[in-house]
Amino acid sequence: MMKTLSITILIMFFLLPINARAVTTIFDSNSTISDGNAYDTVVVKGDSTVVEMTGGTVTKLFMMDASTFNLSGGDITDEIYCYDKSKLNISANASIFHAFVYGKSITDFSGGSVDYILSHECATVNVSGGVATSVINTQHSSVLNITGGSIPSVPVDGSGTVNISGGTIGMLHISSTGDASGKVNISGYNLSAVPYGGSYGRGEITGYWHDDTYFNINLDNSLLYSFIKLYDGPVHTLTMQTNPAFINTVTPSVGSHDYAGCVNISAERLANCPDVYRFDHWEGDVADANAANTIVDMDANKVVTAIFVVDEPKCGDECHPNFLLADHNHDCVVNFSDMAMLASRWLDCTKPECD
Ligand SMILES: [Ca+2]
Repeated sequence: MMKTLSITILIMFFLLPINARAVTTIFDSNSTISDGNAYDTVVVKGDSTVVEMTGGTVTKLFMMDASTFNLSGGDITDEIYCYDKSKLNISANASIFHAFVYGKSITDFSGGSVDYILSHECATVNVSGGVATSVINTQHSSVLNITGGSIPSVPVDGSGTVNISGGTIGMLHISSTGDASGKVNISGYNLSAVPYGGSYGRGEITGYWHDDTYFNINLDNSLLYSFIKLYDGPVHTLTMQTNPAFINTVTPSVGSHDYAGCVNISAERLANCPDVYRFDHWEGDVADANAANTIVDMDANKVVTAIFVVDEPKCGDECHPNFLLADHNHDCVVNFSDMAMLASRWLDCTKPECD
């Protein structure tokens, strides 16, 4: 009886279609997939696991933890799922079909081809090259940074953010109007967003990227115009400094940053006990030299210095807290005044028994 059952199961196994016998391979340490390798489902896990794929084929790929998958050749023929803080790098001659990216995963697409990428949650997708044949979709709080490559359609949905400063983009549209609060930031020069009107909300954005490439992006959906912000103008360098130099409570941080258009800058107090440094003024070309929060117009390279001074020490500041136990009048010292307060309220009572 048992022998008959075994033979029956064996026959059934071989009668199953090929794709119903998928085998899962788990990589939890550094590995390579190259020409001649063929895997069904691959799972990559572990915070320090790096898998290099230079050739061969994988049907499905699952990325977990903070693992890294460097895809520079070969084909992933079905779907990729990126979770957690995983990192997927697609470059060179690699070809993938569909990628679904979730969590805080990062996908860098710099070469090769992909049909579509759908990003959710807080995932980041960076596109600097390669060809997408369908869409790269940004949903929820995910971020899409496009500096190159070719994408026929970029839908932005929910509270997703799309930053574009290069590349060839066919169509930009709001894919869902229900909770649309997405942002589209476009940085270039001679920019214009022109609605054509009509019920479909068609229009276009034209201009030049900072490498002087002309571009034209078609727009679809009249809601889109309120989500687009154009950063128009050449890129210049803003150098942030502080005096004293050890303070770095400025935004943007101390150092050099490239910007087009206007930039918000700010300076915060710093407690370095026993001293507290407060913002005094800005030196450099800023809109309001005496305001801790102000604007720099980046029409040229600028150097801006935040000047801080030591604030007069006083009871209650960051270095002199006034919540000592028994310091009833909060004057930073426990003495007879506190005892007098205690005596004057002697036997005051708020207990229920005292009602
Ligand atoms: Ca006191």
